[in-house]
Amino acid sequence: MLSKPMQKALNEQIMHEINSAYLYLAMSMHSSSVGLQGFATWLRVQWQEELAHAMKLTEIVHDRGGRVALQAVEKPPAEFKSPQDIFHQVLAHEQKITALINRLYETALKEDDYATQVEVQWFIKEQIEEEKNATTILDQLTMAGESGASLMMLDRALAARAAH
Ligand code: OFO
Repeated sequence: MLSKPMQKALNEQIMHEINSAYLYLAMSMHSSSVGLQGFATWLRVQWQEELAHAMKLTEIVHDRGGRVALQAVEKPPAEFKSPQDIFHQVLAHEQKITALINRLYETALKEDDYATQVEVQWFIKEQIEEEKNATTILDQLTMAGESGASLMMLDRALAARAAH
């Protein structure tokens, strides 16, 4: 059985994952509208991944006899300055999520909730990947510049990201 503080923390993290999904969907829509279909695809897959993270957390709550309480999500921005701006925001956002996941783990430690500790370890590992992906694309964007052939090549490469 989940303790009340653990259930509250998991419910908050579900909201953060859905917020992440919504932010990446907004970025995908923007990329699509400026003709960067590869960026749009990559970010759409990211949207789906974040929804899967949220669902994984709902399963943890349900499996432990808890109650999921969905919360309001934030309105994401509709406009972004450039692909560089988007990926600076993706990296900053993932760093924020890493801090939140670490806090979730701290709650599981405080509550002596060993089962949740094991579950949250998956998210801790996932955040390494999330930050690495954003950093790699940001580095590639710095090399490619704001526009031109290199940016188009990167856009084509990102289009190859497939949904899981
Ligand atoms: Fe982008 O990561 Fe979820 O947790």
